[in-house]
Amino acid sequence: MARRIIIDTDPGIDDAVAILLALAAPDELDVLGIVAVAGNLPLAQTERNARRVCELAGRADISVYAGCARPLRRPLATAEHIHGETARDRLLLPEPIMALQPQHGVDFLIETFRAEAAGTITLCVLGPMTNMAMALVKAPEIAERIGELVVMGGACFELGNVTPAAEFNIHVDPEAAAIVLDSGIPITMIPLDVTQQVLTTPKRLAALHGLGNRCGLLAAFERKRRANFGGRGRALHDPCVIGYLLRPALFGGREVNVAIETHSPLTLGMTVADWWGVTGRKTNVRLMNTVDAGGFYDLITERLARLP
Ligand SMILES: [Ca+2]
Repeated sequence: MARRIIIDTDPGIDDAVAILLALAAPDELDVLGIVAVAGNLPLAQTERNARRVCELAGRADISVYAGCARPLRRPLATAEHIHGETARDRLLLPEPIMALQPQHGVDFLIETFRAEAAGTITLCVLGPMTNMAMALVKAPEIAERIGELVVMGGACFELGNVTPAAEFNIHVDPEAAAIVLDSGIPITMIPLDVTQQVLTTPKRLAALHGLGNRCGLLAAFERKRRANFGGRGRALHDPCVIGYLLRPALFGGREVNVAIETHSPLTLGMTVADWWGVTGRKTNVRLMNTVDAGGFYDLITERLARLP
């Protein structure tokens, strides 16, 4: 039976490829809905991009909801310098025809976790954790009904990508991340330590491009256009979350405590991981630190071949 998931996302380039990967695996992943959040771009663009990506994959039947339009306590800081040239601009994805769902995304999360059997739904968080934190504020009892949260976020041994200390998703809404990490929900975290190992190479891009379909082209094209930090190739961040669900054996890590810095102007949004267990703090996260990058690219290439 397919694993039932909800995708919480701010597309965004990486997000688009992650959504495609999920929609390319209907035998393994049943996408109950997609909830957009403000992050890489303002909410009006992330929810629209989510619908565009569903239509690109031929899945206009997926329900897309708009969630929170800004972080809990802070003004929104987007990454439009990276994601502003969206897939639509570059690959001329048309305005979406499928409608946005009228229900607020946070209420969709609450309603779904209340209605479905406890422990049966996985939430994939590919952006700031604002929606899940809001859901926990409105309905704390859903924490024990959530099967697992698989999160792209944080940086532990690797340094941050938005400040020297912090990764973008956590830095945008550190208070939300702190609420979610303190919730007791089983959390798997895929930080930059992992995603910065999943780097593009000319051969990997050629394989995606060579699929000859629109979804493969989108994945290859968006990967190619920016060199990564240090010119090593470009990381695939958010697709690692879906890759983990499809092939958990590609990833390795350990159970640790992760706490979020929410005060220091110097290190705001830092994911403080107690890798060696020196604090006595209770473990709350399965923190990934290794990945089989070649296996991951084989997986994504094979799956995206199934899409239009
Ligand atoms: Ca994202």
